[in-house]
Amino acid sequence: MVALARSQAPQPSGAEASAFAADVLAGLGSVPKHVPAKYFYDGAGSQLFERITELAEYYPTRCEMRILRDHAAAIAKLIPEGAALVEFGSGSNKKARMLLAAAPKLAAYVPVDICGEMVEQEAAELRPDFQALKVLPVMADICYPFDLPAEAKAAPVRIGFFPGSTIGNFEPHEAAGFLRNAARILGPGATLIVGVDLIKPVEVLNAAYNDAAGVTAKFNLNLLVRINRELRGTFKLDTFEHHAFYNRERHRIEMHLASLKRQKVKVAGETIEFRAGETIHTENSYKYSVESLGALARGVGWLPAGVWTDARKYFSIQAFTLADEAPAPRAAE
Ligand code: AVJ
Repeated sequence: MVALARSQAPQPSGAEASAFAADVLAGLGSVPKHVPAKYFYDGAGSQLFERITELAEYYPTRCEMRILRDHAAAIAKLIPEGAALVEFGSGSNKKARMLLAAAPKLAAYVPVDICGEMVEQEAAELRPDFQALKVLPVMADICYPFDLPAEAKAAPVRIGFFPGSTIGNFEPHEAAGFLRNAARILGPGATLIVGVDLIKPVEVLNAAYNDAAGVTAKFNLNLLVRINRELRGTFKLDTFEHHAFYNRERHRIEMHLASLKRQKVKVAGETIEFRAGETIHTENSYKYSVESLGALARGVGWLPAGVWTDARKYFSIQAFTLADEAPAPRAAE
């Protein structure tokens, strides 16, 4: 990928840009207003997320790394010789490195991410450290079916890796859809290793999404910066405020951007009206129990194959295998 200077960067071309425009206009035109969380991750958003992972209040990344460090050998036992490891939504390669180091007989590593620049860069950083491994990055939106590289398809078996509790960004029915899609992409005999944030005391959850340094607020507001830049938006950043809270009934953190006043904003030539206090719902971060994710997975053909947690049981790594050689069942039609 070619790095563009800032002044040249504003308009991603073609399908990517129009999907963003269509999703934002549809979301801001509905009640309640919302924008899909995957659009947080432009260059600045990915950097802000990296800073979030280093915050004292934000426990998930540290917990997951700790589980991977403490149980890498046990987890790697699920990865047979010659397998291809497919990482869904790979952001940073820190977690994959731990698995790759513990599974030296892997044939290929396929990081898949919506941000092509990111995934190419991560691949370039990995190659010198894992010279026997074929690193085959794919730029794709993991919410939709995508094609694996031929070498990954040719491997005797494929192991999916979906760390970071990204699965928590999906609605439960979308999470089931993702798991079904992963089964189809990975094929017979596959294993899926998923990092999932667990239900825990509400104070711990609320603090993790309302950090004292305001990095999460900046991450949330960066969505408006991106809309302004890429979709000719006229959002005034000081008229919107970061709101994040745990919704106990639905086991999820909700993030919103609240308009501090009644106002009109233009996006891609369309006028959007806000009431004072009206919010744009920007993210859900669902929290699961081992049982609730297991039930969701079982419903689409994945059987439990292992669970690892940290000492406080804040976070889990859960493994599943496909029930049999038949394709995963489709939703009832
Ligand atoms: C990357 C989706 C796991 O939900 O905790 C962090 C994103 N949002 N702080 C999460 C996020 C606000 C994060 N995930």
